[in-house]
Amino acid sequence: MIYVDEDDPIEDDDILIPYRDVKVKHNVDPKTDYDIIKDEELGRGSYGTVYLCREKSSGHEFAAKYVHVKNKEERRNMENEIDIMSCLHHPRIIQLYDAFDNGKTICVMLELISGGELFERVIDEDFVLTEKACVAFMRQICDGVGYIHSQSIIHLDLKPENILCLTKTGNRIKLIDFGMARRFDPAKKLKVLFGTPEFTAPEVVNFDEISFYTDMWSLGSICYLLLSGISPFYGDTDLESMTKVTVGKYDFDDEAFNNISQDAKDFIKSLLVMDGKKRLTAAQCLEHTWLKKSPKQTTALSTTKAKLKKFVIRKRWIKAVNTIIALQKMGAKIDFDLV
Ligand code: PIT
Repeated sequence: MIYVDEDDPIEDDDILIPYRDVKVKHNVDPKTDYDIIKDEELGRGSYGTVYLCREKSSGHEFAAKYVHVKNKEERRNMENEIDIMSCLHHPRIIQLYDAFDNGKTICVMLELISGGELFERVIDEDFVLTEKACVAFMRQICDGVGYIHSQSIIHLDLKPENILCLTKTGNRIKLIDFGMARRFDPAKKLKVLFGTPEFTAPEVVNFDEISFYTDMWSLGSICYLLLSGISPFYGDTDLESMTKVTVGKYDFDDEAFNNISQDAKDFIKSLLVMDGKKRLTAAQCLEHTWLKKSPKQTTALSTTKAKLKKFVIRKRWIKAVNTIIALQKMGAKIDFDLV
């Protein structure tokens, strides 16, 4: 049994690579400085595929993300991501180490995070999910998001697959994927039309003004899911999720909430608020009783875990189907052996 270490993480262990200013190297092949281990796929997500790689000079391992930039817009997005990542230095945020641009492909070397997605960890047979463990995770997420916001950046795609565990057994997490992140300019009204509908705030769906509070809605949805195994605005289609988000209705009636404290429900209620300005900020979250006090709740949340398993398995299927569709679009012919 793995009882997650519910203590707060020790800062020193978290900084695996030194913080440094990254200058994009033009027309330099990453293979001159790194061995890319293509059969060691670390992760695959909406951001593309990430491979294990090793710096030749130091022997240090990193995660290499390759992006084929097909047009000006894709190039601009990637440049924005590099620009944003290069000014984020925090133990709860993935670090950018190096960047290469050869005109057609941009390759970024990122800190290696080897523990996998948080929700995959949580559903492991050996992992005992308790409210106390959820507090340990949510504290770190709020810490990371608070830092991003303090640097005037909004993440805009906070969702379970963008929260990774540093190791397979520890309790430390890091936030990834700044592909949709934006710098907040108080002089300009910022509106966007993207994100993952299930975890996106109503102001995004309604194409209203967004701000730091937009990320806080996503944290509310993630927290609801982590504590109950139910995604509050899940829909069979994106349109259905978007409709649910714009209505903004949720409750704590499911039996999964039977063992969940009032403080936890109050925490969620202060984030899943339609009016963005009325949501707690990340800094206020850390001052909320639920995160401030160490909860006594150490009962294993078995109903939550069973539901979370279903959620994760469904996501794996969707990912697999999307991969097949993408491959077919590229001309691949796939035969299925139905056993
Ligand atoms: C790892 C291990 C892993 C996935 C990743 C890194 C992905 C990181 C990433 C970071 C970004 C981004 C997309 C992906 O836009 O399993 O070390 O900033």
